[in-house]
Amino acid sequence: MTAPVTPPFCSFEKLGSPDLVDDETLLGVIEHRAGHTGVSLADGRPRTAVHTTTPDGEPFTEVWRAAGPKESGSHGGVTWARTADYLFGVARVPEGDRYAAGTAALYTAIFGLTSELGYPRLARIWNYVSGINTPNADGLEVYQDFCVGRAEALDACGIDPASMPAATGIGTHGGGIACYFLAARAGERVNIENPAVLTAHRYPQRYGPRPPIFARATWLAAPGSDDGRLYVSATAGILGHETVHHGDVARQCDIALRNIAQVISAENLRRHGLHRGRTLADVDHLKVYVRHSEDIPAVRRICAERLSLEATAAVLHTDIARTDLLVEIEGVAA
Ligand code: 3EB
Repeated sequence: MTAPVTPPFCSFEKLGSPDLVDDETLLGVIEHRAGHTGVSLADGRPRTAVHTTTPDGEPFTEVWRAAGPKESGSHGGVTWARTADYLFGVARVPEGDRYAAGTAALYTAIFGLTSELGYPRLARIWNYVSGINTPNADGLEVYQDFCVGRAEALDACGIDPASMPAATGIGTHGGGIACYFLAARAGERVNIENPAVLTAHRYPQRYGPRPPIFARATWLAAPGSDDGRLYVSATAGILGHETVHHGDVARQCDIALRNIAQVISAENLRRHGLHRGRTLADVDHLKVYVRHSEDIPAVRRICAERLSLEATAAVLHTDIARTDLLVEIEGVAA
């Protein structure tokens, strides 16, 4: 028996960090900066840039790693790298006036790839959607258009909505849709819901013709091991299915943090058959999405009060899936 291999872990590094070259553990690289790029496979590692910062914001590189020899390739528009245990993929839907068909094709490619390569346990998905709150060519909001495509791919591939992992569905300044994901070959994968928030795929129709489909968090552990990661979805000021505290970024931020705390709490994890609860102090590598740049100082202050002093938290300036949401927060707990 070989020792279990820790699930993919993340760090935020300086843009264009030269020590990324020759890094054996590297799985993939997402640059957060002004401007976007296509997907490349440089040195066998998928890479893309998403435009998520203000011109005066701090750009950074989100780096995903896992131990073990790597292979890489491209399949149906998905560029990927893998170890024996974990798969990381990056893809894009080009900018257009409709997104459902492109999104359905992209998710169909992801399901095909994970099944063909043998990494059936999707563990985390990020979707950066440009013009997320603008109408498409048919007058449907782009986020809702994206949700239609995702739901259609699940229908077509026979995927159970409850099997979809933690996710982010957020704005970006141009470039169509950038999507990246983590999946595992084996080990324990548990999707976690929040009793205070309705399961996304049960949202009523008033939020769009097809619902969003993701879990509030996903626990992933190496086979036969307690060594795992808790990937926390982008989390907002939503209770039940309703946005709360309209126009009040501080109180929405407070509810988002409470929602995260509740999802990862001992009581909630126990409900999902897991032990060892976490608190906000255990959440690291946070991405804090803020709709209005003038709200950034207030959001920073609230997060600093509630998170670990050691935690790395990047603040990004993006639109958010619902027009009444002002802030959204995601992270990873070990
Ligand atoms: C929400 O809770 C806020 O469509 O994949 C958060 C995380 C949100 C993921 C997605 C959307 C998504 O409904 C928006």
